[in-house]
Amino acid sequence: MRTSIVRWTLFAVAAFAPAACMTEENGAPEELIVEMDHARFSPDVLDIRAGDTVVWENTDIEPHTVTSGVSSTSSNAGQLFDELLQPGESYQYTFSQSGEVPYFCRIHEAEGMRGRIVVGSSSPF
Ligand SMILES: [Cu+2]
Repeated sequence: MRTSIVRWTLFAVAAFAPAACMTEENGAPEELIVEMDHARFSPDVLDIRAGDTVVWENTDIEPHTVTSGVSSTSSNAGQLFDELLQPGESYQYTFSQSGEVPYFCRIHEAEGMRGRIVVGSSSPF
């Protein structure tokens, strides 16, 4: 008797898990978090949809910047955002257009502290 209840529970979880994932993918705009720690962005590459908001959280013990562009020498450096975050601070930006947005930290640029937001279409169709 007990065994059959366990089996039924496992079946129910397996059956409903894919539906939950689909709802999340096609649903309302989301908020996604990128942590800044040990002079790196985590995750360094993040796939989102147009309309989603990315929140950078400095969980490190030193300041970092979140600066749009490939590097400080590129002509569009800081064009979308350029924020200095002290430890414990956060910054959020809503991406409205699809495309790829590279960004980096001005302080740790030489150490390769960079990331990329890949913005997909907001419509699944
Ligand atoms: Cu940094």
